[in-house]
Amino acid sequence: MHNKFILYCFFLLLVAGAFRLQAETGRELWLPATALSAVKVDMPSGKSSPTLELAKQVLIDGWQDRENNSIKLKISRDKRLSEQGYSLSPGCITAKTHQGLLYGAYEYLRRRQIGLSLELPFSNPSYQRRLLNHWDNLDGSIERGYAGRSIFWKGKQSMEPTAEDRERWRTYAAINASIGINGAVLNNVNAPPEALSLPVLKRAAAIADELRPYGMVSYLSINFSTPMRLGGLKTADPLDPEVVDWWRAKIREIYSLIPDFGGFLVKASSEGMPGPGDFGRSHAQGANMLAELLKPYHGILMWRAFVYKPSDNDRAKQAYEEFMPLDGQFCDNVVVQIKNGPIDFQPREPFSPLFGALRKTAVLPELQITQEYLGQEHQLAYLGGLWEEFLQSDTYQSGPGSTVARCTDGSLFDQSLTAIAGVSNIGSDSNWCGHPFAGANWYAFGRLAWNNRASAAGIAEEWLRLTFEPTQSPKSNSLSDESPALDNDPASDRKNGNWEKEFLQPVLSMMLRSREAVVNYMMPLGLHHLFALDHHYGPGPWYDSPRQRKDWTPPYYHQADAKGIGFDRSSGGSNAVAQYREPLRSQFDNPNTCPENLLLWFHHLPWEHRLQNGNSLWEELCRRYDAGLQEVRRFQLVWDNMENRVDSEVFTQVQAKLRRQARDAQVWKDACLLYFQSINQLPFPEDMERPVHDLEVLKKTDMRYFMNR
Ligand code: GCW
Repeated sequence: MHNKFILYCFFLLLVAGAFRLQAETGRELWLPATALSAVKVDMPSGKSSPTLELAKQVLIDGWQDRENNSIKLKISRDKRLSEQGYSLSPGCITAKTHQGLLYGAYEYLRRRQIGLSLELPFSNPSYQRRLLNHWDNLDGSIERGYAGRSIFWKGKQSMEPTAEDRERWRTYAAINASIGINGAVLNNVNAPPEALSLPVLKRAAAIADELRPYGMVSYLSINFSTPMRLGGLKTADPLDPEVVDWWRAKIREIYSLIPDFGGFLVKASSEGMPGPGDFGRSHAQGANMLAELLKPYHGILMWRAFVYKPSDNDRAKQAYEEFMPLDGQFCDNVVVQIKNGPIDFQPREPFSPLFGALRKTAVLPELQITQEYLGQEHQLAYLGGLWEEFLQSDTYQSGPGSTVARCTDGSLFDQSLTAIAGVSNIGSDSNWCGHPFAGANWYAFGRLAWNNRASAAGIAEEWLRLTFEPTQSPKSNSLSDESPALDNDPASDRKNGNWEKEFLQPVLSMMLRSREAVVNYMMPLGLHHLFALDHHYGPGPWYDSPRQRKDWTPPYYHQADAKGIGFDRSSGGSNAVAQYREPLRSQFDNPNTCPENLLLWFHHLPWEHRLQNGNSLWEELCRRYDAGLQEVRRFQLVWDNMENRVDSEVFTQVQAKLRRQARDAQVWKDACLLYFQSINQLPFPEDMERPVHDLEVLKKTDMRYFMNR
């Protein structure tokens, strides 16, 4: 008992330490500003917990209200509250659980800070599990990571957690808790067998210990052939009793180290990763074997649907073809994890036709927060709009209004397990995400996971206010008393609305237009995957090689020839449209009714094809590429005006990044238009600004180095 008490006090000290350090390191992102006044927190009766203590501490550390100096935390059994939901009223936060109170505490401070009403009846999360997927390798590198090294792994030699590691994990957990994220898959889906070795499990247990008080559950990605490669068995056949025994023992070992372990994420039979297919078994057989073993511990099994084979079959159709026949065959603790689009996190894709079609299987949308295909750490692309567009897409699977959001959160289909995942964009960089605006994408993911009907614009505005709005208390990202003398006085600025007019409105509008700008200068009108091989940053529409898998080359996707351009997925082509339900199927099938922003996704059309505005397809393509570039130049002008309104380091960083974005948008426009022109020989519109690059030079250039010059 005595020992426990000492441990508990030690824990509280650590927590307090974490909060103090945040303010000093400037890694606090949108976390509440430092308290302006003291508050008395009236605690609920009953047993306390580290989570409840945290809720209290959050309120004390961030209290801004000088007029009111007390707040009540209340536990209630109200049926309108879900396990993790909360309700707010001035001076009171009510929830069913301590975790709900923690989320409520953050929401209370957030609303107070941005001036929203403190009256909020019943905020319940859309999904039970709101997860980050970290593509972090055990050696500390991050697949598609653009913000430094892994915060979890540092290689074999550094498995013992340091005090600094632990402190960072706590800050990480606090940031996630502040937006309701309640779980993390700690390692890359391209997992080696060693991901389940004892040293790794021990470190995972240490991470889980730090995350737990913040309501975050830890999960691991696994390699399907681990019983062979780590366990020394002759097979990893999921129906082999020895294999099952091996997994049973391994899972027991994991739970002895991490009692609330969340479960596994599996990338199987995909891009070279082993899977049940290697042993003649189906995805369902592979997934169910593991799920049964996790079940006694309440663990879940997330099985990815990101599968495609090197074949002549349209890549966009393959996941649907493989998974639809298995609908209804998965155990109830399996959830099939599906990327938002049928191909791969492109700047724009239609939603994957599996959403709404799989009705007897729990499904989990996978979004990509890290900007693998949207400019990485170099470009400003706010993804809230992309995800809103996806979540609000109508699948028509259960009549009109069957949005992806409703098909996945249990409101339309009976899904006992609901979840959503985002591939994380964070790393060891001092601002966590590389680009100062990339934090908005982490924030937006959390907010949409909590409320999948929230508006992307509203979320962006919140983020801007929390990150940049002048407050009376210091915060490193925003204006503070310690900032060098500024032209405008923050307090009066706020009163007369200048900040809103001169900062919020233009910067918000820039954020909201940023994703479409990327679509336009990279791949407008439904074009996709025109990237140079592998690094996924620069353009390579010409790249082809007899040695390369066809579906890893841009010409496979754009199909440009002298007559036209686009991938024919209509009923006359690959017939991918048939995977969508009516009336979508017919709408997509007909080039005159297909949404123009997906035109070349579904159709191969002549260059002369007329668009709704009267332009030919070629002219419209030229105009869009150019419009994307011009838009980035406007972003530069917008930002140039913000010098006196943000921290000077953030100002300079964003300014430099926008300069590079404009330069790279020019490369994209020139590369694509010059290349397509070399195929169709058509002139550019008279009044369009001419490309400045030389196609032959671009073709010979390694884009990775060229764009990093
Ligand atoms: O988007 C592609 C990426 C791979 C990634 C894969 C996947 C983790 O280029 O780096 O691997 O998808 O999602 O499995």
